[in-house]
Amino acid sequence: ASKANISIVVVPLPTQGHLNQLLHLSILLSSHALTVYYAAPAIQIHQARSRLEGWPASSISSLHFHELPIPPYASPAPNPDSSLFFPSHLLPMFQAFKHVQPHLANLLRSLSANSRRVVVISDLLVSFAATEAAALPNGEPYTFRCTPPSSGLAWQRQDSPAGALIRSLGLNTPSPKDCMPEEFLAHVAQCQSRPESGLLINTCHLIEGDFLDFFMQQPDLIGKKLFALGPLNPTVITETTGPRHHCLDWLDRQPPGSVLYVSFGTNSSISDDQIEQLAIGLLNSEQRFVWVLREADRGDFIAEGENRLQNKLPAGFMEKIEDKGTIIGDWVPQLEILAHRATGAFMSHCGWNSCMESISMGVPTLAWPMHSDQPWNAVLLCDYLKVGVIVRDWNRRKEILPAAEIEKAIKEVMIYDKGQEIRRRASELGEAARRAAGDGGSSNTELLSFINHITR
Ligand code: BUP
Repeated sequence: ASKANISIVVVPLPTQGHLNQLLHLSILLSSHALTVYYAAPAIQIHQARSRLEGWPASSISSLHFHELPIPPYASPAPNPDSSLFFPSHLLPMFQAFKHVQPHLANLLRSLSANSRRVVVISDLLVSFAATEAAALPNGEPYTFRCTPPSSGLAWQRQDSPAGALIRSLGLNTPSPKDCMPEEFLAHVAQCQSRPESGLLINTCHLIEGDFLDFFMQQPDLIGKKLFALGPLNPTVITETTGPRHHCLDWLDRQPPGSVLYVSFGTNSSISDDQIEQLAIGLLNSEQRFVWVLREADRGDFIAEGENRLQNKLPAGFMEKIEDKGTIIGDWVPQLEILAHRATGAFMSHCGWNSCMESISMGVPTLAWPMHSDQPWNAVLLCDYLKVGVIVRDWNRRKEILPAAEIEKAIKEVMIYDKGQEIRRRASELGEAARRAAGDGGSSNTELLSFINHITR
């Protein structure tokens, strides 16, 4: 098969949780000498470029960025007091992002004229990209799913075959109506009926073995190709030459496996009262920690150095923790933190990137899901893979979780006997996930098979 004259266009949804996985896939394809265009709004291109630091020039020489001009849209502040922590900027962003369709169509048409084939890999929620790809004489649309396929099964009715499978595994499924606003569910449902030649997913058989075959037997997927490529994040962490984040220097001074990393991702906020209880829980657990305490992104920017939330900490908190913990108000190098030998566990909102990153670094999760696929991801990690414990049960999402329960969950993973077993399993799964992504591993083999398929 010839790689010449094949153009690949990658279109992520412009929100943090959806950017990194597709950027990593773009780098992998480019390192196999394929020409890749990563098409996104300017701010996300800026962020993507900054994340290329440290990659050898040879891996990214055929990776190009193409700007899609998204009109400004309302970014209401997230409401941390709501019982559903769904990011408020997402729905306005979907509306605004639709306006880039003609610009994307122009790019695709110009590539189509000079390519043997135009392969468009777009986020499930960017269905217009698939429509445009299917309209080309030589276009081929692929759907990239940013969430685990099992979450799609978990959202089906309890009395469906998928519901029966999940029950047979002894797992509880959160109701989708409790996880997402109806408008969002309607958008997801609409996107399912997009044209697609195949599906790419950031997971692997090791992680979702029981679900993948079943998933592909869904009536709308029969006959389509599935490529399980995850983990789609670097699995060998080499430090970059640029300035080093101070939290890594702090981690260097801590004993192995002794630090709890706490971060609820880029979209979620927690209420002032909950911040206080979490702070007390951390303090009373007497464990070391790195806590990313920042405002949620409002879609188009990453707030740097915003410390409003840190004013919500109990009086004297910083003095009491002394050098046992560090609180950070801006962007941290999450993957490097998870890969650091001092990191022992991750208290996480269970965004799918965070799940795949902690799995691949062998770090157990303390799950505190907020919305969308996260409640299911928490079940997958804790009850199915058994590499974590649930801190905040989804059924109690409307309550403020008291400090004593947070302290108990932290100790369960960081010190007690049960924690040893979870840490052992997480470490084993991490090794296996890194092997899957490495030469000869299942995900690497599926990547090569995808490349063979699109260059046929
Ligand atoms: Br915060 C933060 N540094 O400081 P998820 C996040 N990340 O590298 P989200 C950093 O952003 P959804 C930080 O490693 C991961 O790749 C992190 O993605 C990185 O959560 C990504 O975990 C966050 O999927 O998305 O963004 O809240 O709401 O879609 O679950």
